[in-house]
Amino acid sequence: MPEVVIMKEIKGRNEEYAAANRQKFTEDHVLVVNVMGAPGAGKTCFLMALCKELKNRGIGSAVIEGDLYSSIDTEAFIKEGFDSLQINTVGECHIDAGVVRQGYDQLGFANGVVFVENVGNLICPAEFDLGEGLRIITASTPEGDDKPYKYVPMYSYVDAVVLTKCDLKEAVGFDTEHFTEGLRALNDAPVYETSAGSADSTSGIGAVADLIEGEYKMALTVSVPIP
Ligand SMILES: Nc1nc2c(ncn2[C@@H]2O[C@H](COP(=O)(O)OP(=O)(O)OP(=O)(O)O)[C@@H](O)[C@H]2O)c(=O)[nH]1
Ligand SMILES: [Mg+2]
Repeated sequence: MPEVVIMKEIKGRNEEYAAANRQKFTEDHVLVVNVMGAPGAGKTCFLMALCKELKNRGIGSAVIEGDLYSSIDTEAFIKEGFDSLQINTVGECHIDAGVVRQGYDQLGFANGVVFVENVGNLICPAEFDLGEGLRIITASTPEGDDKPYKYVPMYSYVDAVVLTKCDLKEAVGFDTEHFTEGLRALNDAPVYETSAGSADSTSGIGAVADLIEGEYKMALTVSVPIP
C-alpha cells in the first residue's frame, strides 16, 4: 500500500509556500513539473511513457499523484518501479503548494525529475502555484478542439501543451489548426502530439522527453538564490 498524504488546505498562504518550494527544488537541483488536464485526459498514461523514456536516457523520475480519493495511479507507478506518493484532497479540486511540499519531503527523491499529476480539472489548478519549474497541460483530442477558447486561464498558465490520444484525432474530428489558433491567442507554448495510451505508446514521447531533459539539465546548473 503506497503512502497517502491527506490535504489540509492552508488558506491564503499558497504564494508563501510556493516561493519556499521553488527555493528548495532549486537547492536540490530537482526539476518539478506540474501536469494538469481534465479528468481522464491521459495524464497517467502520458507520464508512464515519459518516465520510461527518461529512464532509458539515464534520468530518474518520481511521481506525486493528486486525486480526490484512491491511490490507483500511484500503485501503477510503483508497480513499474518508479517512486510515487499519493495525495488525497478529499473533495478539493486542486492540490496546493503546502501539500506538494509535504509529499515531496516524504518522497525523499533526489537527482531527477518529480512530476506532479494534478487533480483532473481545467479550472482550479491554474490558480495554485506549486513552486514548479514547468507547467504542462495534457489536452486529449476527444475533449474537443475548442478548449483553449473556453478555459482561458488554464491555457494562458502553461509552458507546454501535450495533445494526448492523437490516435483518435480523425475518429473524433479534432481540428488541430482550430485548437492551435485558440492557443496562440493566449500563449506561445509548444504543442506536442502524443498517443501514449495507444498501441504505439511511444508516439510523440521522444520530443517531450527532449524538452524535459533540456529543462532538467538547466536545473542542474542553476545556482541557488540567496533569500
Ligand atoms: N486511444 C487512446 N486512449 C488513451 C490514450 N491515453 C490514455 N487513454 C485512455 O484514456 C483513459 C484515461 O487515461 P488516464 O491516463 O488514466 O487518464 P488520467 O488523465 O490520468 O485520468 P485521471 O487521473 O482519472 O484524471 C484510459 O482508459 C486510457 O487507456 C491514448 O493515447 N489513446
Ligand atoms: Mg491519472
